[in-house]
Amino acid sequence: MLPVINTEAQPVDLLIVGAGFGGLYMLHRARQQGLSALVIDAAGGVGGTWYHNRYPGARVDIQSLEYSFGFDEALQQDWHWTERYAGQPELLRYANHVADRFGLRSGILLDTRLTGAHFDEATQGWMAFTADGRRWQARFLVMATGPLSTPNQPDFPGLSDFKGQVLHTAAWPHQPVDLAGLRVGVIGTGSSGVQTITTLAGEVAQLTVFQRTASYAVPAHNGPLDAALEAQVKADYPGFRERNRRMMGGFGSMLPPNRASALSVTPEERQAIFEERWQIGGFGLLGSFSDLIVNPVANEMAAEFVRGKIRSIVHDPATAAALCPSHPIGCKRLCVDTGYYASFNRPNVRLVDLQAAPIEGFTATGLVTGGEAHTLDALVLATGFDAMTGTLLRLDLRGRGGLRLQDKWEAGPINYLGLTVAGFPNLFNISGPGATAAFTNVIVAIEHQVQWIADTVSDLAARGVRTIEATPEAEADWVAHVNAVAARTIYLNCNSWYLGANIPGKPRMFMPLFGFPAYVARCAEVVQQGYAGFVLG
Ligand code: NA7
Repeated sequence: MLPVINTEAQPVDLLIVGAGFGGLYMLHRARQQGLSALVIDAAGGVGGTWYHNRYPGARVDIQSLEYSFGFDEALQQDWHWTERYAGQPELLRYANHVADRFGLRSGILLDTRLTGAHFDEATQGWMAFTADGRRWQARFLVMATGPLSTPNQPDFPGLSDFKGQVLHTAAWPHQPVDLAGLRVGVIGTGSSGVQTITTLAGEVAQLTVFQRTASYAVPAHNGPLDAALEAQVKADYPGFRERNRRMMGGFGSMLPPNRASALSVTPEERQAIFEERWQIGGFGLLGSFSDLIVNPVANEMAAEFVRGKIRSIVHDPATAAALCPSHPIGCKRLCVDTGYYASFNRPNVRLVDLQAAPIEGFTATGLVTGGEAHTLDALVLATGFDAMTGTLLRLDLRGRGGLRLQDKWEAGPINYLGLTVAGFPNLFNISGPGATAAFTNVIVAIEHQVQWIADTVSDLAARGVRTIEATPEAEADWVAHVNAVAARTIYLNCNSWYLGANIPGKPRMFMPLFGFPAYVARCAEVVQQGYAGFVLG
């Protein structure tokens, strides 16, 4: 079917792709500033990540009092989280509440899949195309498609031979999946795998965990939200948000202050500080000393502390040894668990180390590793995402002169400020490569970027400027900066999705920026300097 021009609507100021937290707030903020905006999303509901990731055990790994919008005092006062770390159903209810509360649904078109968008020289704006054959004109295109939205489906030769159910954590069915009483396999032990393994262990007859790389997991100590803590936070929520914005990752201001160096204290003191953080739970362990992510010696001390915990929790020494990671802690995203390691003490749970016994093939009834056949009724792929670029590169995005994003990013996702790409005027990317979202409480990161985009669009309109476009020089400097920051850390010392290393053939380039407050300062400075690094047209 030929696309037809959408003549019903005037061109909008902002076409926003994605109805997750980024898209929802972008729409709200745009409207507040008198801009016209439309959100489209291929999904049947709002919520983005929390719409799709409905696997058993799916849960946020930053405390909900922190992982929530801070832009509206009445919203943060009215909303009550039932647990310290909200589960997926509650997070989805929250996203829906935000959509209803701020009247956003009238600006959201669901079940509408973007296939591509081309920059149009004649209008100095964007023409976007959706799978239903419609076209949409917009001055600005905002990609709120999320950094982790295209599931990684590894090309396992022979997988189609398996006749049991195959599920992916990031594309979980919407109808209930009953795995009770079945023999279930899980491939993947990142954050999604850790959560679903822990939950399925108590539900299925037999659980076989196929691990390629062991993960560090710290306890969440999840439970009902403490009423006193909630009252304390709500007594000064704006102040709490402000303190969090000054933290490296946009959260964690409630934690005790960190120490300078793990090497500056005695082994006993170090152990006691790690233990204190372990008891508090969550990512705070990595912040107990300032040098854990920059000094490999300090990092190894924290890593060995967690390995000690694994050995003390897991009864079988061989299983414990296989569960102990060897890469630096934090180099791959730290997992936050609720009894993950203890799951391996259950008689119905077994760990298969794929490094010792790689996957050899699939049969109608299961899979074979290292010469051993594993009989399964269902297989869960917890294999993660084609992170940060996967969604954008599957679209037909074309900038000036028909430049394809696939060509522009052939060697890696070069960008400026993590927000823009030279050759793609008036296109903004939320939580993309070059920005801090992956290392930040993502809602805090989203709020900052959305405000920057909305303010920039309003400001340009007031100045009579039609286009904003990064310069190639600014872009090159920015990518060099992101990589220089990473080079001062342990983040280059393992194969993570931050580097694109989880996808065969993907260009290896460190994509996220570490350090939220410095990023915020830089974005503000760019504006103060008259949009340094941009050409205004
Ligand atoms: P992750 O963290 O990318 O984890 C994916 C897991 O799947 C990880 O253990 C991978 O092992 C494993 N994997 C991927 N491909 C394969 C193949 N081909 N064979 C065996 N094992 C494989 O994704 P998650 O969904 O858990 O979490 C993503 C983010 O969501 C997380 O970082 C948080 O930000 C929230 P590997 O480590 O690559 O050896």
